[in-house]
Order: sequence, then structure tokens, then C-alpha cells
Amino acid sequence: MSIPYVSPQEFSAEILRHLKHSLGKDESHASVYDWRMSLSLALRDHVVDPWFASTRRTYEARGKRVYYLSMEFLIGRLIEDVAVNLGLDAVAEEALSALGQDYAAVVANEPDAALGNGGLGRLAACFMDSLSTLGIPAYGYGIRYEHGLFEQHFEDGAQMETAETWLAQRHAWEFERPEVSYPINFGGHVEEHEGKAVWRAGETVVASAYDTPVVGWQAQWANTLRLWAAKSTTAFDLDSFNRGDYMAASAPEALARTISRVLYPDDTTDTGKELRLKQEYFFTSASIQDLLRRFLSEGGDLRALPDFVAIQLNDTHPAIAGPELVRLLIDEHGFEVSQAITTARSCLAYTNHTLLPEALERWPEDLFIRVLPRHHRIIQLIEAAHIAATGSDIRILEHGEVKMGELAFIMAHHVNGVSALHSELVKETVFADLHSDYPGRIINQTNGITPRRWLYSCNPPLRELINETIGTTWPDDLQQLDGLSVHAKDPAFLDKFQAAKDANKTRLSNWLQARDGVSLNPDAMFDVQIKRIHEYKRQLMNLLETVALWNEIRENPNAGWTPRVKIFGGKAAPGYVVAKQIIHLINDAAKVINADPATREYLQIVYPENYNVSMAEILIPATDLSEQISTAGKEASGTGNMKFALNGAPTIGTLDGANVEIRDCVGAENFFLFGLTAAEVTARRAVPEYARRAVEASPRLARVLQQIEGGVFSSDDKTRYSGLVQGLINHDYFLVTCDFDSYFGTQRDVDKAFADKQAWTRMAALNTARVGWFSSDRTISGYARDIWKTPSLISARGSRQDVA
Ligand code: CJB
Repeated sequence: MSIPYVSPQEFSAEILRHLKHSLGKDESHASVYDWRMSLSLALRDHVVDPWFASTRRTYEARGKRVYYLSMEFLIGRLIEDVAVNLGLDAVAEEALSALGQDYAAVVANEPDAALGNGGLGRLAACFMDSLSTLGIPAYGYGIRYEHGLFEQHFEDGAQMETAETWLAQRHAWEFERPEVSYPINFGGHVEEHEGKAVWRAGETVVASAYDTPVVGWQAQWANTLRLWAAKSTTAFDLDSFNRGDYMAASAPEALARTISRVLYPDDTTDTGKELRLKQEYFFTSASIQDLLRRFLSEGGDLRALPDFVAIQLNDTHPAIAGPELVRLLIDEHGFEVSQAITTARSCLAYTNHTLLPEALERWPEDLFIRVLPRHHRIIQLIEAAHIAATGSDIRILEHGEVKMGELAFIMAHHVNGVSALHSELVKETVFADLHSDYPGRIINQTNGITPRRWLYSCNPPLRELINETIGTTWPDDLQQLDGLSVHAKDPAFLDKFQAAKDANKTRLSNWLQARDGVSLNPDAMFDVQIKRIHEYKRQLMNLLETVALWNEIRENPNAGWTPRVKIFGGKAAPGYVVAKQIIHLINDAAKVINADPATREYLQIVYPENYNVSMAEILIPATDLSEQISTAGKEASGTGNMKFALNGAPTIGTLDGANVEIRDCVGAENFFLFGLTAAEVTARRAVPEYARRAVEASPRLARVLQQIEGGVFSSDDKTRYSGLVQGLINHDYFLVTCDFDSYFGTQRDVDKAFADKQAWTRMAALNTARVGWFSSDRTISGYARDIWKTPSLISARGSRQDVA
């Protein structure tokens, strides 16, 4: 399907039509919000035709659909994303300018849809973009949280959280589907009637659908992101109202809505909370009911379900999909137990995103029975079938817990890790026994990122340079970037590459100046670590290195230091005490170090509040050095690492997650490697007092720790960081102390490399040229080929394959 041409004049008229008829505003009274809504609605209009055409084609094809179940979709803003995929980005900008509006300001008025915590949620959003770009019929299923990830503020350097309110305004992109709703049951008990189980639920809420079309590159295809909102079966209790009890009158609605009210803000450890289990079951059950209804409405025979339905579980959060599908097949469609389990398994696949033991969900069995009594019985049947088939020792129900990792694994036909190293570690560690029970089930699909958002949209100067150098067909065939490699020898090309980077650095500087009143030295190296704050991601090690560098610059101010701006960004889970201390320490250190006239020229720390997807889009293109410094074996993949490399920022990093594959692609000479390997990390942990020994062996580190512990950065509360420092010396599970010297030394190699401007730019350009493989189009093609067996319904750009 080709995109119909729309002139800027026509598009202006469409915006004005929405301003008048959808917003009810006169031009002379329109606010930036009104313009933003009108622009969004005008763009959305153009998505509808490709969306309908894709749906029609999917029905005609009678093929398989992918259902991507995810608790999180970290979407960010959509205006530019949609405009770019429709090919209307320049037109939209011109149209708004002609109406006297500042396009950038209108775009920036859109709140981020922050329905996710971090990498896992952002991956789901990139996957939606790629599924549409590749023309694979797919639905994303998730929760329409009223409040997305909290907003972060700093008070005297400490993180404070306030509720995020993206839905306080109308969400421009969605279509409410009041007719698409399903009852979701909780609690109660299970009765037996003539050998048949009957679940008498204690409580029922309604899942109500909201659809957002997701249009792919050049509008060749559009899929649906269907998010569920929880509503009450009885909207209002009139009896209570008539008695004057107004609170009780609205209680049913308020209680039901609690389920989709707020995103849990902890990305790894929030298990054991009843509401979280209810959220998981709520959206999973609604999604399974919905896909079954669709299948049956097309006249499908449920025994053939796996030929038409591929359900991907994004982590264990939707792992209840297995028992739920089995329950529906047995209780509502008369399947035998073993037939139901086999059928369900043939539909289901599970992606593991972490080896952190605390992230593998486990529910107290009594809580689980209370909330999902029928599913508990089904899980017993699944476990029995698994033991009968394999003779395995592995249980799903054990020590009074329901283990969702084991459940997801046993009910999936494939389990995938998210980088080559991670997938191997999945086989060797968390799922070693199940791997031997089911050899071949674990496979790898290395993560990827959408180049439309993470290069084309967020980095206009580099986009234009690439277009003029290798042509314009790279955004859906990212390996074409390899064509830049030959130009990396050409000084004229490198000058332009550097000019693009400088323009992005200026844009970031202006943005920070306007937002926070912070000025940056544009000649300094922008050294950036942005991600959730976690001990394993080792923001603390970065800070310790910064303090050590500060010490050394003070002592030897004329040693020709490479100026650096250390930029941090990220949120800590509100209950994660150590992570919040690390944030506080970074801010405290920033205050002291930034005020030091002796080092100001060379070292600055910046930590903008409330890091989110939109901030990443400004920071990443402006970055010179990408910090990917997790303890080896702990970061499953990382995806920020890919975004930085793609935007021409070499990495300083460990051999962890996808860093390993990035380094293989860009070449060891274009990557700053340091630190222990995953195997060495394991070995080091067996050495008694390894942290204390590391500190004793490093006077540089010992001094920094003394400074922090002694209150150099916390003169108002000198003992504020004693727990943090003692924790490092006595435990240091993430081996900050052991990797510190290697990290510090490698940073000095970075200093030297950065000083040779042209060599650095060459390295940066080669990073861009060589990471085309990390497109999420490649990742999704891998899932489609190895797991889902779903063909693309687009044959080539500009025309769709005739599959009818
Ligand atoms: N990840 O963001 C999360 N949340 C979790 O609960 C578990 C893992 C991250 O997923 C990303 C996407 O696969 C990975 O790149 C990242 O390493 C991992 O921490």
C-alpha cells in the first residue's frame, strides 16, 4: 500500500478541522494542548486506512497471529513516531509552522506513555514497531494503567516520587472499545459436579478494551496494541447512595479500578503482593478470552489452535496464561486434561529477561489459592503431567510457593534468553534442570531496538548525513549502515559525522539550560549512564571513579585532563533503599565537585530529574561515551547499549549481556573493555573477604571510600553513607571493589583516545556503521522464524504479498 501524498496545506486544514470539531476551539484561543491534540488526531486519521487494510488482509490470509502479552509497554511519545512512519514528519512540521505554531513545542507537550519500568517495557514497545514494520499480524496485550511510572524529583538530592498522570488528559491515540469486555473472576471456591470442576468466583471485575493502532515503517502495515482497563460489574450502588453512604455507593467501581490503577514501580522484586497477582491474571485472562473469541468467531476448531495462535509471554508476569488457557479448554470447551495441556503448550512461548533470583516470581501458595483456586488445581495437573513425561525432580509447587518461572518454562514450547551470553547462562544456571528435562527448548533471540525511533527520529543530523552517504532505504534494513564503514577513512565524512554529534550536544545543552538552568561545556566528553538504578548496574562504581578522578585532577591540575561531563539518569524503585542512597550520593557529590573551582573546567556531574524515554531521545544522540558497566553475568542484554552505539557513542563496558555481541560487531579496537568476566565473577565470590582485599590493594579506591564515609560530600550528615561504604567493604556482591581499578584505568585510556579527535570520531562512526544487526526487525524476524512460524504479509516495500 503506498502512502497517499498529503500537502502541508491539506494537512493544515485537517489540523484546523480537528481543532474546531474535535477540540471545539477557535484558532485564536487554542492552547499548545489543543494544537497537540489536533495534530495527533489528524495523524491518527491517516493510520486508520492502513490499519483497516492490515486487519482485512489478516482475516483473508487465515493465517497465524502473534499475541504479545506484556505487563509493560514503555511507549514514550507517539507524535513523531507516527508522523515518521507515515512519512508525514516534514509535512506535519510545515503544516504547524504555517499555522504559526512551534512544532517542537507542540511535540513536547505530549506526555510520555510510561507504562513500563525500563528495558523490558521498552523492548515490548520496539517489538510492536517491528511487528508492524515487518507485516506480521500481531496484537500487543497489556494494561491501561491510569498512572504510569512515578515522576521523580530530587529534594536535597534525595529521590521523591509523585504519581504520574498521563490520563488526566485525553489520550489521543486510542479507540475505546466498550463492546469488547470480559468478566475476570477472582477468589471463591471450586466445586465438583459430575466429575466436572466448577469455579464459583468470589469477585468479578470487567476488563474493557482500548485499542491503539501501531503503524509500521512507511505505513505498509498496522497492528493493534490492546490495553485493558478494569471496571466494575456494578458501576454504582444506588442503595448505599439512597442511604446517604456516598463512599460505599462508589466503592465497587473504585475497588475494581484499583486493578488497573498503577504500574508497579519495581522492575524486579515486586512479587508476593496480592494486587500484583490480580493485575497479572486480569490482563492475561482478558487477552486469552479475547484471542479465543476471535479464533472461534472465524469458525476455528480449537484442536488446531496452535496453527493460528502464537502467544509470547514477556517474562513470567503473564505466566498464568498457561493454566488459564488450559482451564478454558477443559472447563468451557470440554478438552481432556492432557489434550488441553498439549494444545496450550503448543501455543505458548516464554522470554526470560533476567537471572536475578529475586525477579523470578514466586507466589505464596495460600495467597495464590485464595485468589485463583481453580488455577491452583490446574497447576497441580500441569505439574503431574510434567513429572509423568520427564521423571523430573523439578516442581512448580514447592515449599508453599507457586514458582512462575518453572510454570512458564514447562508450559512453553520455546524459552528464549535475550542475548547470547544470557541464553547460555539460562541453560547453565536458573533453568539447568529443566534444560536437561527439555533439551532444545531454550534458544536465544538477542534483543534489538527500533531504528525508526532510535536513530531516524531522535537524531536528525545523523539521519541526514546517512541519507546523503548511503541513501534512504536503511531504516527498515539497518545492516545497510555497513555501507558507512568505507567512509570512516574519509576525513571529510568524519568532519560531518562530528558536526552531527556536536549539533546534538548543543541541542542537549540548550535543553538542559532551559529546563534546569545547567550549562555544559560543549567541548567536554559527554559520558552518560542512563538506566534504572540498580546495584548490579553499578552506578556506584561510576561515581567512585568520578570522585577518584576529581582527587587526581586536584592534585595534578596541569596534567592535560580530558574535560568530562558525567551524566546520570534513572529512577530507583521507591522501596529500594540502597539504590536511593546511590542517587543521593551522586547528587551530593555533584554539589561539592561542581562547586570546586580547581576542577570545574575538567569535571562536572549532571543528574537531570525524571529520566524517561523522551529524555533518552535527547541524551543518546549527544553522548560521546556509553557506560555499560554491569557486573558480568547480571545484565541479561541491555538495549540502551545498542542505542548509544547506533548513535555513534563507543562503549566502556564489561563482557555482559549484549555488550559481548556489540563488541564482536564493532571490533575490539572500538570498544573499551574492562573488568571480570562472568566466570571470574563467580570464582571471585568464592575468595574470602574479596572486597576488603580489593580495597586494601587499591589506595585510590580506599581513599575515595574514606572520603565518602567521612562525610566529604555530606557535611550536613557525616554518617549518611557509612552503611553504603561498609556494605561495599563487607559484602559487595556486585564486585564494585574488584572491578574498580580496571575501570579507572580503562577510563584513562578513554581520556587519551578522546584527545585524538579524528581517531575518536572514526571509532564513533564505525560503531554506527557496524551495529545494524541490533535492529529489532532482526530480532522479530528471529522470533517469527524460530518460535512463532509466522510469515510476513508484506512481500516488498510498496506492495503486499497476495496470500489469500
Ligand atoms: N529487565 O527491564 C527489565 N525488567 C525485569 O524485570 C527483568 C529484566 C531487562 O529486560 C531488558 C529487555 O530484555 C534487558 O535488556 C535487560 O538486561 C533486563 O534487565
